[in-house]
Amino acid sequence: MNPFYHQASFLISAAELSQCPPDGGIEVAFAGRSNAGKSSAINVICQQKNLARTSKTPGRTQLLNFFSLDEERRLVDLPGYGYAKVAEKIKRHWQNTLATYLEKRQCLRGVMLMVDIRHPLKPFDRQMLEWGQHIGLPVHILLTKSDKLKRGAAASAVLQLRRELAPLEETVTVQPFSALKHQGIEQAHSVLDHWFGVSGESNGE
Ligand SMILES: Nc1nc2c(ncn2[C@@H]2O[C@H](COP(=O)(O)OP(=O)(O)O)[C@@H](O)[C@H]2O)c(=O)[nH]1
Ligand SMILES: [Mg+2]
Repeated sequence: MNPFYHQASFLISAAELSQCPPDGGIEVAFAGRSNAGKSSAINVICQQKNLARTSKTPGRTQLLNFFSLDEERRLVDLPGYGYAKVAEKIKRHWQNTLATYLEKRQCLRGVMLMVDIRHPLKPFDRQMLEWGQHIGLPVHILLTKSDKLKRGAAASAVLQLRRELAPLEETVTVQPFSALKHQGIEQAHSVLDHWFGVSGESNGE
């Protein structure tokens, strides 16, 4: 139990970048393809069942959802990308919004990138990594749904991805994660603690 993340509360949804909260303090954004397990990860990281809505019909609400941890620190649930059934025009609009957010947001300290452990990096995931590399923004990959693989297969998926991303090791880190089995939460907290500049000891871990 980590009271710092448990105190997360919904702040605002932004349909346009102009609706984002003022660009101050520290933000960490959660990104990933639709259905990668982003909302589930946010919920278990914050130990709240319905903080970020999990959905079996992804891609309907294309909003940036902001959650505040305290006066200065926020988590942001970015719109999932790659959802096939969204019209091309809307998709393009959201890719632009996402790119602009990542490029312009001064308070953005890091990106948590959700990638299904069973599927290798898709083009948009790679784009996110290259982006992080380009602007010197750290990206921490949660290889989600690790419960879907046997232990050995999950471990080798992690190693394989770390090997593949070795050239980016200064900005990219990788860990296995299961929202279902509550696996990898402490490790994710410690990455967030580091980005947010809070000490794990003072918040219960
Ligand atoms: N087995 C398993 N299923 C998961 C896990 N995390 C998410 N899911 C399922 O994957 C689907 C998409 O999850 P969601 O969090 O809504 O993904 P999002 O679209 O990236 O926000 C849902 O049916 C979840 O129940 C996990 O750790 N293990
Ligand atoms: Mg979601």
